[in-house]
Order: sequence, then C-alpha cells, then structure tokens
Amino acid sequence: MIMERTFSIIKPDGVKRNIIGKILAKIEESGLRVVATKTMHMSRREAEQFYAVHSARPFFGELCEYMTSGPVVVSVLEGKNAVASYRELMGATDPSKASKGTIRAEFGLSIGENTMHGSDTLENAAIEVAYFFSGTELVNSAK
Ligand code: YYY
Ligand code: MG
Repeated sequence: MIMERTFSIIKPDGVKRNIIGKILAKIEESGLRVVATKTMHMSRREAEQFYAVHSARPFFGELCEYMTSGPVVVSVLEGKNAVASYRELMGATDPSKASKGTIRAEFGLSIGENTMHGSDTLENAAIEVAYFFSGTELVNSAK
C-alpha cells in the first residue's frame, strides 16, 4: 500500500464555530490518520507566502485577510492516497457546489469561508508540511 502525507488547515470559520473535533472526527472516519496537529495564528506574511500561487488573483487580498482573521488548525494527515482522498473528503472549493457528505458541503459558509484547505498534489503537500512543521513534530503512524 502506498502511504502518502497531505497537509490540512481548518480555517478561521471552523475554529471560530468550535467544530475542530467534528472535522477531525470526519477525517479519522475516512481512514486518514492525524500524524501532527497544532493551533496557530498565521501572520500576514505567512498567509501571503502560503498562498503565493494565487497572488495575481483578484481574491488574494481578501483570502490573506481572512486566513489571518483568527486561529487555524494545521495538520498532517497520512493514509493511502491521502492527497486525493482528502481532496475528495473536503469537496469542491465552493461549498454550494460540493458533493453531499463532504466537509465543505456540511460546514462551508461561502467560497471564501470554506472551512478547509487540503494540498492539491503530493509535491505541494511536501512543501506545505515542511512550511508549518519541523521534522521532530512528525510521528510515525501506528500501522
Ligand atoms: O484548493 P482549493 O482551496 O479548493 O481552491 P483554490 O482554487 O486553490 O483557492 C484557494 C482558496 O482561495 C479557496 O479555498 C478559497 C479562496 N478562493 C476565493 O475566495 N474565491 C475564489 N473564486 C477562489 C478561491
Ligand atoms: Mg488549492
């Protein structure tokens, strides 16, 4: 079995509404394991760097403003095909278009306040994990 790691953020709207546990439960129920997690409050610089790929998009300023508006929960998730399976569990970017049963369909408020981030490729997952976690914060998961 090919195990992968992906990077997840519970965005400020999720933390504000006190649904961290509900979201992590859904992640665990899907078969993924949380191998590292912490609450943090991103600085403007961290948000801008994290979303640098979107810097030319019209929503960039609003996105960075929002991501720094309150604490977030950053996690590293491990499992079979973790990158794709977590994207599927999150659902489409716009919660109104996300499939029933996905986290964004259940909890997302709008395309901006869509509760979750998940890496889109294995390569970006490795970059994003390394951006927020040091090697000593990552454990070996129980097999
Ligand atoms: O990967 P994903 O989060 O599903 O979407 P992206 O296209 O990478 O956009 C990142 C982030 O930007 C999205 O989660 C919300 C915000 N955003 C927005 O506010 N308005 C858009 N039209 C597109 C994206
Ligand atoms: Mg994306």
